[in-house]
Amino acid sequence: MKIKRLCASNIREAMRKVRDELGSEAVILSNQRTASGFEIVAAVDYDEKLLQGVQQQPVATPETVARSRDPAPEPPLAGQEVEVATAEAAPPSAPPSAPEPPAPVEAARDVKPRVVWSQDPLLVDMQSEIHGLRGLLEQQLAGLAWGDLARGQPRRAELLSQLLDFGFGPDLCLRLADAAAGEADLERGWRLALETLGRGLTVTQDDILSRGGIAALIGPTGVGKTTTIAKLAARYKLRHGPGRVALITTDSYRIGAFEQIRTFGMIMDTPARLVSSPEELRNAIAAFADKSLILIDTAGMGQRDIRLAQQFALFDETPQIRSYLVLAANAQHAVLGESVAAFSRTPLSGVILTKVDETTRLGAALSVIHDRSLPVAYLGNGQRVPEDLQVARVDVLIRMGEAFAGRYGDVTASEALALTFGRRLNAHAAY
Ligand SMILES: Nc1nc2c(ncn2[C@@H]2O[C@H](COP(=O)(O)OP(=O)(O)OP(=O)(O)O)[C@@H](O)[C@H]2O)c(=O)[nH]1
Ligand SMILES: [Mg+2]
Repeated sequence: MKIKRLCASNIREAMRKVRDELGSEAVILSNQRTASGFEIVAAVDYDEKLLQGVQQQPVATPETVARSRDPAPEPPLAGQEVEVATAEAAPPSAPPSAPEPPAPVEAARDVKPRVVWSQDPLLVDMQSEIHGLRGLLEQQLAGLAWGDLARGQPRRAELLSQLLDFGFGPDLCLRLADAAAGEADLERGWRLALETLGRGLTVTQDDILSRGGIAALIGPTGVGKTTTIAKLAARYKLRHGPGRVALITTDSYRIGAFEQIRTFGMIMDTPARLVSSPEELRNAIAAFADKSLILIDTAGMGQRDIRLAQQFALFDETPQIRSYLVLAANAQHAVLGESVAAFSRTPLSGVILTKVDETTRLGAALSVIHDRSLPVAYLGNGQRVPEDLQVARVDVLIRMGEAFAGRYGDVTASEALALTFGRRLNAHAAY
């Protein structure tokens, strides 16, 4: 780590010097006004290890920052560009502060240099104060914007509140309310908003059970992929007769995963295979050539799991596989959005929404599906195999969502509405 003190007549020039002499990776450790202008202490090759053990006493050397000698730094002037170090640094030659009782000389020699400088506390205070004030101001402005809306357009405000109770994301609420903007009657406005939603939703028309083929269920952990595979296999057998469906699992990661699918297979008198490479997958598909439906179960993976790429690679060479993303309807809006983003790296033929029976709102799932234009294939509404599976229909989805909003809906507090929509209304007004 190299620490350097640079002086200049103003802070911009001092910053330029830092960049010229230490490069753009330099970390500013301190800045202060001096009699002749500004002084900046900066470091490069920042060593995190030196940050352990914050020093008790500053040490004065020509290359270090001897804060004890200097007067307290003045606050930076308005408009100045001040880069603040994000952590503490140590001078290369700083000896350790004396411990109690004093350490033996040999031991002291082994001790790493201690940190002698910390982030300027004045700047940290100012930053957090500005941050707090900004938040407060935004909150006030959001409150004003929402108040204006509630006074000037009470029906729009009420519609937004109802749409939020449905569980839709705030941006979709605003778009749906816009679609109903011309409608003076609240009930008709509500219908118009839901009709607009319905036009943006699509379904796959029971394609797995009616078309057959090869369908893989992918998605996060524990969303109900294996259970849905069992439901689909059992339904297919009921509809098309025995001996026409086969199961494959790519879940070689989890102990017991194959056992789970094999047990389902045995109960339904359906063959099951475990594959762990593209070649094994091709072989398994070839071995099941006499089947009209092959269902592929996959290992549940978090949306940030690095094994996701491996899973996608497994399907890359077999384009006839149709992938369906399984999402739990009771997950949060942000989690659902992240899952869709992660799993749609492979082309998706549709979405299967599970745990509909466990959710209190359908809006979050519908928002994500609507915004990503993903067709919904089936709904899982319970643990029973094969009973708790429903073919998705747009009118059913909307009716279910309405029923949840009516059953669990509580009037969202005005502050929460202001915070949710106020900022967006302000941002909208700024354009
Ligand atoms: N309430 C409810 N529970 C469900 C539904 N679908 C699945 N489950 C339950 O959710 C749990 C997990 O189901 P699995 O089918 O093992 O989930 P998975 O996605 O295969 O899990 P991993 O393979 O571990 O990623 C089990 O207890 C299922 O019974 C559903 O629609 N509603
Ligand atoms: Mg599973």
